Amino acid sequence: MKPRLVLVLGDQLTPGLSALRAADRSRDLVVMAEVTEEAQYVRHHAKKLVYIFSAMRKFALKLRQEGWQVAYGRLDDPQTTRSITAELERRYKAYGAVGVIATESGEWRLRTALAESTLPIEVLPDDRFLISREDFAAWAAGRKSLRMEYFYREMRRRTGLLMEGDQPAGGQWNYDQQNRKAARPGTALPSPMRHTPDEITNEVLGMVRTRFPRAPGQLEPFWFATDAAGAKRAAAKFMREALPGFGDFQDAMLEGERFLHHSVLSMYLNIGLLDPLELCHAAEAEYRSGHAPLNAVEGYIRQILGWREFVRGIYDLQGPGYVSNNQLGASRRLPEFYWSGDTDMACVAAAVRQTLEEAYAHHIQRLMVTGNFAMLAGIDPHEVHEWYLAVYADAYEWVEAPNVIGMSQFADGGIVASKPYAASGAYINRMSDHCKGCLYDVRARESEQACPFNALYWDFLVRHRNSLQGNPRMAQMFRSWERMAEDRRKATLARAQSLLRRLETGERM
Ligand code: FAD
Ligand code: DLZ
Ligand code: SF4
Repeated sequence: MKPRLVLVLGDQLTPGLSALRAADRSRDLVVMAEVTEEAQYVRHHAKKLVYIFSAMRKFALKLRQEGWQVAYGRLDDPQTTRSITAELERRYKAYGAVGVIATESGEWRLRTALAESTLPIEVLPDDRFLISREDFAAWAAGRKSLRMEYFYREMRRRTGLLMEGDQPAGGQWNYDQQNRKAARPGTALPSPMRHTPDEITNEVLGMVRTRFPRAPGQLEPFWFATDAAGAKRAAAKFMREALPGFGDFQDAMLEGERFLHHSVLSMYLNIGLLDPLELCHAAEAEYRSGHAPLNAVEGYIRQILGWREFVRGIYDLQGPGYVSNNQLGASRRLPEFYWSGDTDMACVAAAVRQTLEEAYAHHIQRLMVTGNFAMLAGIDPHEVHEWYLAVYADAYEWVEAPNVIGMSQFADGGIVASKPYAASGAYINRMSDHCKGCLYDVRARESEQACPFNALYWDFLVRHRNSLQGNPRMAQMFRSWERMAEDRRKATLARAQSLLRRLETGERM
């Protein structure tokens, strides 16, 4: 019998993938390919490239060991073509195939490309998520606004996670009030598991070094797991060592501390090396056994069961046009220091430098430092989106875009967030120790040495007064502005204008 092709993409490295379940290993042929189009649709971080290619190669080996035939296109093989669809066409002809089975791609970009292919492709749902696209749409239907908190409660009920009968464990759905402690310098902190590159990863490191010399970010030290066994060991270490403090320090930042109590597992989850429900069950077991407190476990489960599923649902619901949203009409170019970390703003320098070194920053750095600065400074959200999509090892549009366009830049006009996550330096000072060593003065607003976040924060509110003033959650801030003395208001806006000019001319700031 002639074979069908089974497409497995670089973020579909899961043995139970719907396309593999639907195929017959004695007849069908798995197609995997390292292609320049996927490697270059944004300027991916060098570590991200190594991570994906190495994990793809190991997954192909595993499939072969399990009896699958795999046609694997390596990037350094001259016969490998430019794109996923071209690779499918090449293999289709070469093997005289009679059909293609694919699991739906995470991104609209590739969904469209596959839909436009002339090959007969059967697309199956990606059921590695905890709610189907249809069920999310049904939940969303008829609601005036979509709020993660209500979605999350529904998901707790559906999965039974942290439930006592029909009530939430401990009596509350959400323990975020307890999760806003600042971390103190000098406290002993856990660290994510570091994996030594093996022969396959070393070979990929060499290939990426040669073929992508201009990829942003540092290639080495490369320490990510690149197979499911390694990712599982990293998850077990997180549950043992970091989960108990996850809640307390969820919003904290510390100079020189890149991971705090975060799991650093999103990159493994997003390519299918880890399973979201298994992680939630493992975290719940830590609570039930008394090893981790409820505020930590609830906070962790909420990120996966709530936020991760919610943003995926929004991305699917909103369609391919979502990434072009620019409700606040922001148009400045992304400052060069996002690619170098070369700025006197200590918090931004720390977040960008660690991003370039690790292809990782934790949530509060992404949201309240780099994201907050870009929104306050009126940077074009599409440029911001492309930066986030490029520099993080866990970045795929389905999860990145709702977080960037929606949550962080408020460019979708409030689909994801109920108000902009805009904050002055005071917030960063409360949650971190960055300001102590910063050239800027976090308490000042108008002077040359004043923290740029302060004047830009007020300027942002004033610029968008018409669209934001009616938001009840913003009313207090507008009242504070009105109460401020006229000369201070003028000086604040003048300082903001001078900062924005510096951004435009590329002067150091
Ligand atoms: P933890 O802090 O340990 O959280 C646990 C898990 O919850 C994560 O592993 C992740 O799978 C999930 N999670 C937490 N917050 C979110 C969220 N807001 N949306 C979806 N899942 C979440 N996450 C990505 O996976 N890819 C991205 O490209 C991405 N881009 C982001 C851009 C911005 C501007 C912001 C504000 C957030 C972004 N996030 C993204 C969400 C979040 O910052 C990362 O999931 C998290 O920092 C990953 O690190 P961790 O595994 O240590 O997470
Ligand atoms: C991110 C990525 C990269 C860098 N390279 C490849 C690749 O060469 N081949 C492949 O199949 N997948 C790659 N990926 C992951 C895809 O970009 C991802 O599957 C789509 O963006 C859909 O989420
Ligand atoms: Fe960041 Fe302002 Fe603090 Fe400097 S003073 S670290 S720029 S918040």
